[in-house]
Amino acid sequence: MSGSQGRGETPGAGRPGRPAQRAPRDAGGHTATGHDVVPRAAGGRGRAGSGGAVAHAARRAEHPKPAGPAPTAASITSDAAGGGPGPGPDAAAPVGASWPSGADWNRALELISAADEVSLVCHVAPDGDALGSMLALGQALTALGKRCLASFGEPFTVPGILRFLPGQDLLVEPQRMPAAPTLMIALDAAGAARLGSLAERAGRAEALIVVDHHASNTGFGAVRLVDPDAAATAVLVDELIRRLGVPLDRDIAQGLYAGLASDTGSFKYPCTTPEVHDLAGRLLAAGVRADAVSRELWDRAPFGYLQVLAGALARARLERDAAGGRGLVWTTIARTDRDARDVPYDQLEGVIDQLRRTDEAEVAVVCKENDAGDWYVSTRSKGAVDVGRACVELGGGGHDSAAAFTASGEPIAIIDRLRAALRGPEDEAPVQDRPADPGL
Ligand SMILES: [Mn+2]
Repeated sequence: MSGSQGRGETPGAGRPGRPAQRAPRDAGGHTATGHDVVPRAAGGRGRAGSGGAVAHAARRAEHPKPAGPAPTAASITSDAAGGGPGPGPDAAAPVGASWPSGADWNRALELISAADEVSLVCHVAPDGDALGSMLALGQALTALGKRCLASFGEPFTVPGILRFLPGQDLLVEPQRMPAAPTLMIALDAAGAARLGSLAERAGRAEALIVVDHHASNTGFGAVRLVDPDAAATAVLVDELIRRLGVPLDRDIAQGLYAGLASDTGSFKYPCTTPEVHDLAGRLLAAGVRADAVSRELWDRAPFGYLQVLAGALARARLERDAAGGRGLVWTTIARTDRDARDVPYDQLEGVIDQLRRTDEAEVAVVCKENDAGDWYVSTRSKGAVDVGRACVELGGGGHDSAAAFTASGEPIAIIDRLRAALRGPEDEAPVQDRPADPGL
């Protein structure tokens, strides 16, 4: 097994340059509970395709496989912790963002009601939002009488922390998915490449609905339910399920809650809006146990993990001058470190959360060697440094406060490249000018 992505690194709302205010929403589209997922009137599609999108999309091209000799061959990434507030009125439209219109929702509903069988896919190395959203939707569609198959590209292994999610009976190996699906729905994938080996089938699908919240979404899919302001894909799936008229039962709610909790970093990231808590409240009312989900997602690990963590913390280096003088803390976990304790790669997601506590460092980084021998580099910032930009520069992606890239070579050299990438022009502003931490 290799490569589960870092929890909470899933790109959330607006990437670079987003201002601190949400854009005003257009009238209408509010759900019974007050959250809306319908687009702003004036923004929407018109802006989505505007200038520079192609170049930007290319720059943020997703997840090339770590290939051959390229030193920073990158994959990526479900990265970016939540999101923060979405783009304000003057913000450039994020790449591929389209803010679904009422017509988009209706088209999706038409396609779904016409289909007897629906193929669901999510991004490779699924996180809580990808798998939780997919299984929640799968169970809702099953309740409507649809035949439903769900999968993700190899490695086809459900990360240990997500095995508690209901609905796993819908999962089939990727090669067992229909070769040319009538209707496919892709969840939490910013681009077709993020579907791994299932990208081809997505290309052959008669109809492809894309449900996503990555600002970096490339614009694939015939019907696009993509809202970069949404804290998680689960928010959009909740809206879709509501529009399908399926009541939230406990099992469906569990998947949505896992998605919401994952992409908001357990309701700690800046994307934790009133709407997020409103949805969380409805999910709890449907029977989700917050304590049980949290324990599964974050608060359990085999004893060996403590020893691997201890080693990682003991190796941590603090560089106060890095990241424009704001400080960098980093560590590494080699395959041999965890093999010695029999700890699988996907148990390591919490390590970054320990490092990012460091008061003296704005940026925290964990280099984790996966089973293929590549280094998956998780990065976090507290808001003053755009680690997403740096990771994009290194072939990865993500959000400004959480991002990642994959590289080969020695960690020390990888950190050298990252340190250089973190010294961008925007980091030269005096520290006093940094925006207040919105979370405090
Ligand atoms: Mn997500």
